[in-house]
Amino acid sequence: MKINVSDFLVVANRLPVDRFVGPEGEVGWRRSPGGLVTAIMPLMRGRDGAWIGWTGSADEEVAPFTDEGLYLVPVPLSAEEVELYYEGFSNATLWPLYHDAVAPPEYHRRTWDAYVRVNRRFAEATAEAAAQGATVWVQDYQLQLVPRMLRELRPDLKIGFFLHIPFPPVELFQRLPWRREIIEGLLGADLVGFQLSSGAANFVRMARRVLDVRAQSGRIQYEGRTVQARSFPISVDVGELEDLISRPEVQERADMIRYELGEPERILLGVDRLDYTKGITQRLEAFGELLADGELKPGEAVFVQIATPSRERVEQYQILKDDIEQQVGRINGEFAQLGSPVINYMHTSYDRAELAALYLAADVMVVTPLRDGMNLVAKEYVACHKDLQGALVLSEFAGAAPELRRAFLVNPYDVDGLKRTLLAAIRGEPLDLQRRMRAMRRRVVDYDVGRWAETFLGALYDEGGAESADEAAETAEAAEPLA
Ligand code: GDG
Repeated sequence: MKINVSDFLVVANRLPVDRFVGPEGEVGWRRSPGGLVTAIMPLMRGRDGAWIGWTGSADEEVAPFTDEGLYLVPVPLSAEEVELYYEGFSNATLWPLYHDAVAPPEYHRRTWDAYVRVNRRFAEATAEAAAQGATVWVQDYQLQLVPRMLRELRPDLKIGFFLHIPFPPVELFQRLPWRREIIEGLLGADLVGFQLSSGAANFVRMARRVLDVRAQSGRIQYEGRTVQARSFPISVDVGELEDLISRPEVQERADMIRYELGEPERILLGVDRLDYTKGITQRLEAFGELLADGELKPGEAVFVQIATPSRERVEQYQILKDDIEQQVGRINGEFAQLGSPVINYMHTSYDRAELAALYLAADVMVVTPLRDGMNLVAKEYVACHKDLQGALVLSEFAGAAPELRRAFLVNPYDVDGLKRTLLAAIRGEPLDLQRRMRAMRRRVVDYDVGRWAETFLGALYDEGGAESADEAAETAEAAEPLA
């Protein structure tokens, strides 16, 4: 098959499109909404851009195709590879291990072998599609071996890698039987980007430990090359969200949501993929206790929890789904009145306009992950509150916390602290809330996803560079004592 060659390539587990079947049974592709696509699209325009990734369906071969000016190169996965590489090594080993082992990671040689095999396939597809001297940007934990494999095949390429999830401390990472291979895989890149400087520091420490490399100020000397390890906190598409919230139908929908919920004094909102890292049970427990203590009266506050279906074939996710359903049932059983649940739980996904209307309607956004690379939901909520209304309750363990220090920061493991913080946000003084929102908006509006992508690619080209805004924010943060 003849493949076009491109000089700017993004490599990610998934292609940025979903398949749909039209009324006549014809098959087409629809751009899947996501910050990454929006951030990268402007950079692809004017270049021969290509995106390498899996279509999302097992056991199918789809020839490369062009969609809205973007050249898409599908990488096929068999049903067994989906089970071993994706559900297995990526989501039952790496995902929990990198998130502080909040669920026990599994270590299986069979899933590792599939991970290696699939990473090689991605590297080969990329090597074939890349023009001489092209720039390749590899995304996330599913593809950590690609940089090295690709460099071996194509030493002429400029290779960047960005990890969307945390890079764990040495004490956790060193449990991984294949720790050396992962570090060597990442060191195949010219630039390895992390959400936070702590992730970059953990990576450098681990590289020193397993490979005995020399490193200074995030610059690692490896096999005669310099590999940079730096932080680039990802952000959201502020323009898209501001456009959505300015639409009359979205504003009307926000009013309608309040009405449908029975005009409570306060609407609390959670929006997450259904994932054990997101701290959903912790926040619902705190909310339930506030009702049980009589600190909140039913009708005073209503909780809306959207949990988007995710990784439904991985056992931990099935267990979590059952736990949350039981918890919601128990709390509603105790405190709901006919037709007025205290928790509205939706296990489904919504379009962006409905999501924006929910953000607008919510008085308190509750984001309580036990560990999170960044958490875009927190930034999206802030981006939608041009009106300076609303309060954000945010876990200290979200990557967004160092940038959004004027949120109501909380340790989600501390139930009493969580209860106090929820109450403080619910009862916040309007002036104080506005001041907080203004400060948070300044950061989010200023450093949106477009700037994130530009900053990363800038660093990929002109090695070195100044301390990033995130590094500066974190240094300031480190100087502040914990409450
Ligand atoms: C990983 C890292 C890091 C949610 N429900 C719906 C919906 N969403 C959208 C949100 C947001 C995105 O999904 C979720 O992003 P998060 O950052 O909150 O979380 P992860 O999915 O775990 O993402 C994370 C991120 O990568 C980026 O680097 O921040 O730490 O874990 O944009 O709005 N979108 C629509 N309907 C829904 O029902 N359309």
